[in-house]
Parts: sequence; C-alpha cells; structure tokens
Amino acid sequence: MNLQISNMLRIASILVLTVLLFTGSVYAQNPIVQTNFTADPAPMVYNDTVYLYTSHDEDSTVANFFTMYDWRCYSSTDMVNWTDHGAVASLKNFRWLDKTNGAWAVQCIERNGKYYLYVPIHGTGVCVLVADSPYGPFTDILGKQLVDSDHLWQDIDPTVFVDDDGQAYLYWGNPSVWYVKLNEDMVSYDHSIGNNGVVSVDMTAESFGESVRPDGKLGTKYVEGPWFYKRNNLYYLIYAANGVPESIGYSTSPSPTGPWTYQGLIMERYPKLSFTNHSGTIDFKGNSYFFYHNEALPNGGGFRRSSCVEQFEYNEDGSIPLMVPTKEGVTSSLEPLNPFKRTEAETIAWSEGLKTTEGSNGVYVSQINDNDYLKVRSVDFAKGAKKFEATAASLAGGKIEIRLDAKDGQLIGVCEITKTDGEAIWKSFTAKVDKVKGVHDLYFVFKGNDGQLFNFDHWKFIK
Ligand code: FUB
Repeated sequence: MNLQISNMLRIASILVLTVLLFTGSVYAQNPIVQTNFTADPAPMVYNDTVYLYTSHDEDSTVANFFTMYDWRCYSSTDMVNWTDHGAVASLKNFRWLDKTNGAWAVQCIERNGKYYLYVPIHGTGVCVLVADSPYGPFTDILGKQLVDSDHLWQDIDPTVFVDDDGQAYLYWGNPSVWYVKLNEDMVSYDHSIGNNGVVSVDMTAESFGESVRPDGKLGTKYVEGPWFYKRNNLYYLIYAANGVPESIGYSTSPSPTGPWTYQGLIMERYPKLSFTNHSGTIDFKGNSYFFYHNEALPNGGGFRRSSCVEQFEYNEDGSIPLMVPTKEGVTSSLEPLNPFKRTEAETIAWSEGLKTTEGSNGVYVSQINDNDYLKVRSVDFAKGAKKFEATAASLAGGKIEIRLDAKDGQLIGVCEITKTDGEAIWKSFTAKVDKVKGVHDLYFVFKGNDGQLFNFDHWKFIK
C-alpha cells in the first residue's frame, strides 16, 4: 500500500473512531471501572491474570485539587470483565506519615514471589510497600521513603522494570526524569552512581522532543507519568507529554539507561481525556494493550478520572501506533467466563448506578437502586443452566432480573431478594432459569421500590 493511501485510511479510521467516541453508538467498555474513579492505571501481568493497580480519585474533591487516599486493585483474565479487589493499600500504611492526602500514581511488580508496590506520596517522595499476594496486605518495611532526594515534590510516578540480567531500575519524576538501580531486595538501591545513587536523565530535545513550556521557554515534551519496560531488546519510556492538557508520547533506547530517542505521540489530546494522562502497556495472551485515563464517567473531571484500555499492535519496527481513545475499548473477550463457578458480583464489564464497598466478606456491590444494572461479558452457559443462586444482604429487598445480551434482552429468570436482618446479613437466594445454552452477555437488572434495595456479594448458575 502506498504511503498516501495508508495515511488516508489512517485518517478515515481516526474520523470513524472519533465519531463513535462522541456519539456513544458502540457498546461502552471504557472506562473499565464505573463503580469508583480510578486514575493512573498500572497493569501487571502475572501468570494468566492482569492485575490493574490504580490510584483513586475520591468522589468528593477537597479544595479543588487531587483528593487521593488509597490505591485500588482490579483483575481480569479476559480483558473485558474486571474484578474489584478494593483498596489494597492506603496512606495509613505509612505510620510515620503525617499526611492524609497525596496517594498518587502507583506501580506494582512481582519478584521472587513478593509483590512490590511503588507509590509516590505527593510532597513526600517515592515509597515502597511489600506483600506476599497481589492483593496485599502490603507492609511498609522501610519506615521512610525509598528514594532519598532533594526534590521530593518532583518525586512522583515511579515505574519499575527488572531486566533480563536481574538488574532492576526505578524511573520517576515530573518534570524531569531520574532513575536509581535497585538492589536485588527491591527496597534499596546502589548509592555509588549519580548523586548519592540518583541519576538525572539528560532532558534533551533529541531524547524527549521539543516543546514550549508554560513560561514560554523551550523545553522537552516530557511532563510526568513514565512507564518503563523492554520489548524485543528495545527499552521504552512512555510518558505524559506536551504540557497540560497532556498527550502521551514515548522514547526508546538500546539500553536501560539511555541514550533515549524521542519517537512521537501515542495519544493526542482529546475532549473527555482529563488534563493529566498516565499510561501503562502490557503484552497479555498474545495481544498488546495500552492503558490511560479519562474523565468520561458521570460526574467525572480532572480530579475524578477513570482508567481505560485499548488493544493495539506494535509496528514491525517496534514503534507504537498513534491511538484514538474509544468508548468501545477492548472489543472481544480472551476467554469465556464459567458461570457455574462462584463469581464475585463485583466482576463487571459494565454497570450503571452501582458502587462497591468493602466489608468483612471482602468487596461487594452496593448502592443498588431500581433499574441499575451490571453486565458480565461472554458467559458460557455450555449445555444449559437450570438454576441461579445469588448471595445478597438486604435492606428493603428487591429483584434481580436475569437477562441475556442487552439490558432489555431475553428474561430468563427473576431472583427475589427478600429482607435479611441487615445490610451485612448475607443469605443465599435462588431462582429457576429458562434453559439457556452457549455464550451470552449476562445482565443483572435490579428492580424494586425507591431507595437502596440490597447488597450483592456473589452468584453462580447450577446445571
Ligand atoms: O494522579 C495524580 C497525578 O496526576 C499523577 O501522579 C500524575 O501522573 C497525574 O496523572
């Protein structure tokens, strides 16, 4: 295909996708999480699961600024249904800290069976927590910041990668980039290089592109939110670029410590993306995915952001294509969901009107009102289900309409949730269902009187 035709096709597809994005005429899948605001997505692939760590914008913003107290975790094996594991760490994990706000962009990585959660605390610097499970509990084993620096307010957005030779690197920073070489324990670093161990990356136009800064001076495109990784022997640094509102750009290098070469933008600015952006990429089950955030949820905004994901393909030379943010997100599930196994109610592809809450039984779906619904994608009923079972705790009580393929799709059963003796008194409820076979999107549509109906913990079908 000659270059002109390929450019025309690219422009045409961008136009089509842009129309889809703003008319909303596709099945919504972005933002990935609708029950909370989830910013700064940081995916981690471990075995057959993607764990998505996010920072968390509170529903109510204090003093018109980032209001962020904890970090959340979601997981998926199919890239369309995401299970909410709640807040896995918070500022309260740091007993020595006298701050109640500032839980900014996180990244978690696994090494030798331990999970290291690198977090910036705004104004305090880069810290680390350690756990034996991706869901925590995470422990502050240092009792102080990990990185000792003289620019703590700029020490945000840590990103960590362990190279094939076992050397781990921690990059971070706004509006410059620094790195340390982590020791094998992942919670200390080599102090023999740079400024007491902290190496300042050369911020040149060749490495990070050229841009006019807000003060009118010429600077680089790099702003913040680095995401560091290696693919086919090429090192990538993806980052928020081009001032505010932020685009996403990237640089590559033949070595983990540079020299970096600016390669261009991955995502331009679009309406409904927030004034910040923050990305992460993964390869998972043979596909490549790009995570970022927007402000598209109802009541969303620059301080109430939501994580999104797009599937993409690297070009043959390893370069990353320019992507358009879509409402559609990931269009196909990587594997069907087995409905005959206990499934957490907070495993959701899309929902409206719902929140999640953490109680003694873990995370559950809450704030269920009449006509709210949740959708679970690509559910494989195989040769058929006969019965549905839901565990719920009821305030007023109500019904779960079980429907297929659309909110008003085929009704296969209705599960009555009668009053239990309180909103944390869990009981099992069952309903007969019409025999349904094969793979369908499953919708639970909640019905009842005014006010909150019940809380919903888990469900399954019985053959
Ligand atoms: O979420 C707070 C800050 O906004 C992050 O640390 C930056 O990357 C930007 O997304």
